[in-house]
Amino acid sequence: MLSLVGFMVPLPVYAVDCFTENVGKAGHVCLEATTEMAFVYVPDGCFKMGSPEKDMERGNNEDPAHKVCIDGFWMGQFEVTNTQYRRFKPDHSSRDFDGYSLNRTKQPVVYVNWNEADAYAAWLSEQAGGIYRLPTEAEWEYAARAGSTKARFWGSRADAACRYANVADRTGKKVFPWMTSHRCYDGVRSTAPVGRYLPNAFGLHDMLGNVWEWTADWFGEKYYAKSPRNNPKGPAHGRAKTLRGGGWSNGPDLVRSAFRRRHGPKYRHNYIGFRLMRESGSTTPIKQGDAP
Ligand SMILES: [Ca+2]
Repeated sequence: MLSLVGFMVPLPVYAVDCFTENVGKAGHVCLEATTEMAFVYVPDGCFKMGSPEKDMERGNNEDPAHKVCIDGFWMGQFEVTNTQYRRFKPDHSSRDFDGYSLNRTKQPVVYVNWNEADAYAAWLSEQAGGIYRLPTEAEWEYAARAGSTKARFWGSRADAACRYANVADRTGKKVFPWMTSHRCYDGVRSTAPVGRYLPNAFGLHDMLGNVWEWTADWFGEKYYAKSPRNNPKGPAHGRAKTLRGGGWSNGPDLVRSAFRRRHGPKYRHNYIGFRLMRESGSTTPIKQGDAP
């Protein structure tokens, strides 16, 4: 008979950490250790995705407004910063724009294409355990609206943006006259350090403005007409990826919760960054030898 005395069977050990302990607690914030990235728990819920017909600003690809339900998940509280991205690619530069730096530590990383954003998520999942990825387009809009049914999470008025978002504003228009400006001052001409402005009702910062954020989904012009109700993942195939949120150089038309932009997965620009989400049920395995 085989004795088990002195024979250690290695069992998977999972950390009872912030992420696993606090699933379901809306608004709870946990820090990921490798990058010190903060994630906020976004609870289960349903919402109207897209723009209603009465919204005069809506674009053709924002309808039909349709009910979507999302499982709870951890959403990045801020856009990924230059410092956080450089843990992955130390020599990455976000450059400058017309003499204004985009490359400081707390500014959001820009000049990352979709493939690189996706690779960053895979790298972090490997480093940290758990599943980190780009949010789907539906997860993004659910998180951005945070219960709001208006065009922007703070309401309908575009010109109220400057307390909540870094947009094309009168500060920027003074030096960049080509801007279609909001009629307010947000104090920043290029990208702002993440978290400078007021959050939405979920506690998420910069969901509108600052930089456009890559989502996981292929862009589907007519996808809303056939989208499944629960956790839609976008078309199975496509040529371009969907971006959301508007950026520092955009006027009111584009800085709305429902606005959809697209670019090919190799496209990069000074207005494009991203944020990550962490899947709610994913666990953090402890390396052998670590204390539980
Ligand atoms: Ca601005």
